[in-house]
Amino acid sequence: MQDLTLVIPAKHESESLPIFLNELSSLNCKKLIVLEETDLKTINSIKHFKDIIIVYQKKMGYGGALLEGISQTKTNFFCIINADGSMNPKYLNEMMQIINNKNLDFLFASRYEKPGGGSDDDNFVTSIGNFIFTKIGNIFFSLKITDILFTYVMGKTKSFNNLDLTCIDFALCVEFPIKAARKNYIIGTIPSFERVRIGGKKKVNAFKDGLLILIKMFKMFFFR
Ligand SMILES: Nc1nc2c(ncn2[C@@H]2O[C@H](COP(=O)(O)OP(=O)(O)OP(=O)(O)O)[C@@H](O)[C@H]2O)c(=O)[nH]1
Ligand SMILES: [Mg+2]
Repeated sequence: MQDLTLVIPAKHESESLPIFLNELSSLNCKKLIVLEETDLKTINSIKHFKDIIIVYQKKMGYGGALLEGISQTKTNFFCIINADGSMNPKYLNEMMQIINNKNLDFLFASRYEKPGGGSDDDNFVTSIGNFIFTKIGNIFFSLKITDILFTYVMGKTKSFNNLDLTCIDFALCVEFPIKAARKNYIIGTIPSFERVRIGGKKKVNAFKDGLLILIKMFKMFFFR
């Protein structure tokens, strides 16, 4: 785990992030939090943590946060894990082992694989949306993943930085696996159970962000 950096995007997560960082405290890996410099409430909520790296994002958005965080990662492996605590870190050890044993570029956690997958955070709209977007990915882009929008992903830092990703919004969730498949990177999946967020508010708008994601998939299919 020493060669792993957890890349944690955080926006207005003062309720969740300190609790989540406590949960991560026993893990022997780097923890890099990406947030906006103006998000003082979140920054103050974690200022007593010593073993963390804070990156202030220059570009706005969830995608911008991940691109900057991973480009500044110094370890050979990274893992995207959200600040709200919904992605359970108990899978990290096993994810690292699978990546090493199978020499994967990327390992995507999936809420829709059994045994073990599931979600306490999904509602009717998000589960239908996830199903439809995952199917579009499977049919139109031949993606061999079962949960395109979760974006709890571990992988090789070099492989990620070679993808030339450009989305600074939530559409990065689909640009990432599509470009990874187009570059013939070796991809695996693992079942994972999603928890409810610890506190605070959701940043994703199912309809607005869903539309952005759909437009991105449309453009990537017709214009590559
Ligand atoms: N740095 C940064 N982080 C962001 C931004 N937008 C969202 N995030 C973080 O990205 C993660 C995913 O956002 P969430 O609000 O949890 O989205 P969600 O999982 O669909 O929503 P919930 O169901 O409420 O958990 C969280 O850790 C957010 O704090 C952003 O613009 N910048
Ligand atoms: Mg969340």
